[in-house]
Amino acid sequence: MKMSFRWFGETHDSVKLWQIRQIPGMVGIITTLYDTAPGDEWDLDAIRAMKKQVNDAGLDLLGIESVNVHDAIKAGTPDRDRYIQNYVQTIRKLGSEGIRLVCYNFMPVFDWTRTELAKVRPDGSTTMAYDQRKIDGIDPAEMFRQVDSDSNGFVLPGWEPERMARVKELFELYRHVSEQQLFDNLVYFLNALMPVCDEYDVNMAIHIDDPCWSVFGLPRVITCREQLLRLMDAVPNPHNGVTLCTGSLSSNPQNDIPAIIRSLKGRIHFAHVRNTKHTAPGVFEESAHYAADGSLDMYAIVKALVDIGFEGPVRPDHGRAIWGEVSMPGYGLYDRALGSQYILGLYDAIKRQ
Ligand code: DNO
Repeated sequence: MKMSFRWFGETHDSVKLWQIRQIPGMVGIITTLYDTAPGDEWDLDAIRAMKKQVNDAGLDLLGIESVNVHDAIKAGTPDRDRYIQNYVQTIRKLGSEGIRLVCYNFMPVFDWTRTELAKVRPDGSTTMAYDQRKIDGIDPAEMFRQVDSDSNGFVLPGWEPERMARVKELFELYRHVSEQQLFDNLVYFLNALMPVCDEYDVNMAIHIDDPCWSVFGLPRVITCREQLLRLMDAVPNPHNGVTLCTGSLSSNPQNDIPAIIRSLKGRIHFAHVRNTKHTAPGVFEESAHYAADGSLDMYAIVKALVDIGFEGPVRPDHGRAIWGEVSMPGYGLYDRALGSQYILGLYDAIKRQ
């Protein structure tokens, strides 16, 4: 596995590339062009500049997280083909620059959802948390106001103000989109991308819905093993693959993550490895990566990735805020650096066995 770190770019991130470079075993960066909007065709010079910046810091640009998918594509509106063509052109440019991994999600309106961004833990660290009971009693606009006011002045990916300003309109767009239609729209989108992915050997890696059930009544389809395998079968090209996010999958404790990993042999192109601690059904917080701090069997997860021969990029995911660091919630340097060392420790030990 290739250890990597998500980075939000010079102007959006509190963490610097030189700091990431000093984390032992860190070889790659996962980033995106943060000033593009979903649906835009990316600019080749901007892609080259982004790659050069990462390479100049002694790191490889291992993948894009995310090339966001326009809502017209997700909702399947008549103008979707225009946005799909832009996406095809973006993949072509990324592929021509040797960037072979694209992470994306197919969640309507919202990306990941949390009800608290700075829950204080007994050790004084803070972390992001989710409580379904709070979601049930709040409207989405209020949810956005809370996220916005708790985000330390950073813009959280998926919660951009321009997007949230259109929240009512977006809900309207999905009013008649069933889960079956959302799934069919995803298949339509992937079928249109596969030729360019084949040509440039670019892997599409869909991110698990987080949490992996419907929120605010919106359809969600990337939730469990059955749905993942259904998607793999619907578009049986190996370039149609998965971002195996353990934290997102773990939102539903029914998801047997090591078993899901084993069932996706050859189709996992990217792994987000993190731990969560569950206190009641639908109530969890993001613990340290260390297994005993949360509810996940981190050894079994890394072992399953090794057993299926996964060699792609892996990254630590949402970290706690520790040692006084102020960063984008979930994306500070310290706790994710610790997480990467724990994952590498498990990996090394498993490989030697
Ligand atoms: C959360 C991330 C997600 C992820 C997107 C992929 O921190 O894991 O925002 O990047 O869902 O498109």
